[in-house]
Amino acid sequence: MAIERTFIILKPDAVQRGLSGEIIGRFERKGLKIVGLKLMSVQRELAECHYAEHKGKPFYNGLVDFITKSPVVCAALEGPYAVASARKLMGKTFGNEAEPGTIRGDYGSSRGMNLIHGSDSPESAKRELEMWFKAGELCSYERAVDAWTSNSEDRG
Ligand code: DAT
Ligand code: MG
Repeated sequence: MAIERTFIILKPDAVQRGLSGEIIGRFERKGLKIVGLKLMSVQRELAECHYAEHKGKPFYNGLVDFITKSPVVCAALEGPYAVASARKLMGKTFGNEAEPGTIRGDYGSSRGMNLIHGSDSPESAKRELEMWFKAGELCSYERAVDAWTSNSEDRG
């Protein structure tokens, strides 16, 4: 099944800099469907759970401090190969290394303040969507344009 859902966080730097709409717009223009969207302040416990794989690394505490410092926008996006597709749009992890044309490459040069999180696999996406959204917060719906953004080959 190649119609996937992925989880995106517009980090505090993206929200503070007024880039939320611009970044969400890039995913919409790619053809991905917004199935969940909310602005929220992140509790430390949630941040620690989200970044559990990085616990013990030198940048871990700074990362948790950063994402809990100011509100974030969380989004669930759906579409063909959504996980890998969103990662491509984001670009490499560090702004100074990300290619122009990608979100991280176009809007920043920082390594820590890199604007956006995106799930790195369908398994991570499932785990993260369950962690960040309550069941009733995600919407399943059809759009007329879906017939023009994916076909039966994509749907597997
Ligand atoms: P990604 O966000 O591209 O999936 P990751 O999962 O390896 O990258 O790391 C999570 C976040 O941690 C990343 O967005 C920025 C921060 N980070 C990773 N490595 C870092 C480092 N060496 N120094 C500072 N921040 C780092
Ligand atoms: Mg990651």
